[in-house]
Amino acid sequence: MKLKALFLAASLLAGSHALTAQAADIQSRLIRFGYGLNQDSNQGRAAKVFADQVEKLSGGKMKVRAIGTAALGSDIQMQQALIGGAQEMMVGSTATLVGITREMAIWDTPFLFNSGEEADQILDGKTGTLIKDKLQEKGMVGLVYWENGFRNLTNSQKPVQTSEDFQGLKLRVMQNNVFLETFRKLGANAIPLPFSELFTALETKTVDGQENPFNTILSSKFYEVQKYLSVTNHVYSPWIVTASKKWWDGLSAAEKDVLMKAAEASRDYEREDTRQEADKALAALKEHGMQVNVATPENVDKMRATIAPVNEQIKKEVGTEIWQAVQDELAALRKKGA
Ligand code: KDG
Repeated sequence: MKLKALFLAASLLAGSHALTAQAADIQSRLIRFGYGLNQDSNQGRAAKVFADQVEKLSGGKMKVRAIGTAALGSDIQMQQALIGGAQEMMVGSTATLVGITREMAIWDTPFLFNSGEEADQILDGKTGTLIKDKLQEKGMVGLVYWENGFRNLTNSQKPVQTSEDFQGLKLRVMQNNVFLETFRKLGANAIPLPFSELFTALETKTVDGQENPFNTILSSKFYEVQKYLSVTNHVYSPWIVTASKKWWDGLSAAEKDVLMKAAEASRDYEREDTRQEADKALAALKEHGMQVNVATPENVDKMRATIAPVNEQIKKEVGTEIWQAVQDELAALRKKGA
C-alpha cells in the first residue's frame, strides 16, 4: 500500500513539474484565425471551439481571435498572408490550396468518397497526412482537416435533373482548375469566384448558380437568391486548418502541443456538428421555399461518365503515386466495410 501511495505522490509531483515547465514555455500570444463563412456557420462554431480549447490548454496565455466572413480576406488572400507571416492561422478549402500544393487536387476528385466516415479515414491516414505535410515546403503548416461536406447544386433558373440541364448555366465555382473543368465538361459556363463575392454574384444574377454543402447553402442564406436545389453530392470537400510556418517555427514545443491538441478537438467537434446540421439543413432549405430534386442514379452515372476525363487531369496534377495510394487505401477500407 505504502509503495502505491509513494508512486502516486511521485507521479503527481512529476506531473505538476511538467505543467509548471510547460507553462514556462508558453508565452502570452494573440493568434488571428481567419475564415470565410459567418460565425453562425459550422465553420464559425468550430473556430470558436478551437479558440476556447487553445485558451484552456494554455492556461489563458494563448488567445485566438477567430475572424469570419472573410474579413481578413478570401481563402487565397489569407493563404498568402500566412506564407508572408502577416497572419498566424486560418481555415479554408483544400480546393483553393492547389495553386500552392498541387497534390491537394486529389480531394477535388468527383465522387471520390462515399461517406464522411470514409473521408475521415483517408484524410487522417497516411496519404492525407503526407499531402497535408507538403504544405510546409511552401510556408504553411497543415494541422487538421475539417469537413466542408458533400457539395450540391443550386440555381435561380431551372431544376437540374440531367447533364443536359447544365447547358448554358452560369455557374460559380471555386478558384480551382478541376472544378472549372468538371462543370465545363457538363456544359455549364463555369465562372471562378472567391466565396466572399458569391452571395452578391447570385443576388445580381452575375451567376445563375453555385455548388456547396447544405450547411453552407443554409448558413449563407443562399435560399434567399436561389430557387432550385439539385442534390448531386458530386464531390466531398474538406477544409483544412493551417498556420504560418514563419510563425509556427518560432513557437515552443509546448505551444505547438497546445495548438495541435486544440486543433484535434475542434476537428472532432466540427465533423460531428457538421453532420448533425447537414441532416436537418435540407429540411430547413425546403421550409425556406427551395424546390428540391434529387439526381437519379441514372443521371449521376451519366454525370460521372461525362466528367470521367477530369480524373486523368487530376492524376497528372497529383502524380500517379498519390492517385494510386488513395485508390488503394479506399479499396482496402471498402473491403473492410468501413
Ligand atoms: O472561406 C470559404 C471557404 O471555406 C470555401 O471553401 C467555402 O466551399 C466553399 C466555396 O464554395 O468557396
